[in-house]
Amino acid sequence: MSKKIAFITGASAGIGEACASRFAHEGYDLLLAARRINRLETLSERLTQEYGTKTHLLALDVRNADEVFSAFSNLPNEWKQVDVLVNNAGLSQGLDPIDGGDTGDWDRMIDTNIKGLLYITRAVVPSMVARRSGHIINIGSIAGKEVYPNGNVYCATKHAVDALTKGMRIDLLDKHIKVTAVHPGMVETEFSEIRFKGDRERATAVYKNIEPLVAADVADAVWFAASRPKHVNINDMIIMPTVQANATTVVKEE
Ligand code: NDP
Ligand code: 8X3
Repeated sequence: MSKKIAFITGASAGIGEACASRFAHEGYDLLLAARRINRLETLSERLTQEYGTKTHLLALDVRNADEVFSAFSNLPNEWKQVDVLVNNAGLSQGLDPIDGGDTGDWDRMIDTNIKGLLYITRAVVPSMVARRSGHIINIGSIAGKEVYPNGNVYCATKHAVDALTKGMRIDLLDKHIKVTAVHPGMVETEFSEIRFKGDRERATAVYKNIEPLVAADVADAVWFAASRPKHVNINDMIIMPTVQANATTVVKEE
């Protein structure tokens, strides 16, 4: 029997890269997507060396529907049989009040976090439906459960991921496809550097004097959901650093 396939978007960094490592460790072959193909190549070489993982890399921008659909339809047939889809690619841009927000930032977040996740899902899921088997794991956020000051549009995109997860679960229930959302609190990745557009000092300050989650903690949660028996589905999981109670309450050591 051939190995199972996990398709992980946004695998060039952070949580996606950690999920790729975890699924490789668990014996999966990997379909990996991101815009920075050089990073995916480096990751693929490492995983092949460490675990003998077979990978197929897709250089794509999830915001571009044509790119997504043509990349998926041009895949060799065996790579189209995805067992687990981890919809992870996403970002935050800016942290501004609604009256001062940058509309370009809003477009990037909505196009990536909502529309990109939808395009990828639409490309992948018909083959799961045909096989009556598969698991979609959407990476949401505590920002999809709560709203914090200046989080406005990012929080709205993650609330949309929460709603889409619930909708997918209903629509795909009789097709025997599992649907899970994993919602992390603060995870130290490139996330804040991207949010603050390269301002490393501001990004580093977010995690100063606290012990945030690391990407591997979230990959653990994703793997837990993916590795339940056939009759068990994890609907929803919130994973937080121990020092973070909710979106806005964090204990910092002085
Ligand atoms: P990183 O910035 O470290 O990684 C983001 C990944 O998404 C990169 O691989 C990036 O790849 C990919 N990506 C971004 N835009 C696109 C695009 N248009 N097309 C394809 N790939 C894209 O951040 P995280 O690992 O922290 O974030 C991963 C997910 O986790 C996101 O959905 C984020 O919202 C969510 N999250 C993060 C939290 C945190 O505190 N870090 C907490 C809660 C949720 P590339 O640039 O190469 O395209
Ligand atoms: C990222 C975590 O708290 O910045 O989704 O929204 S937070």
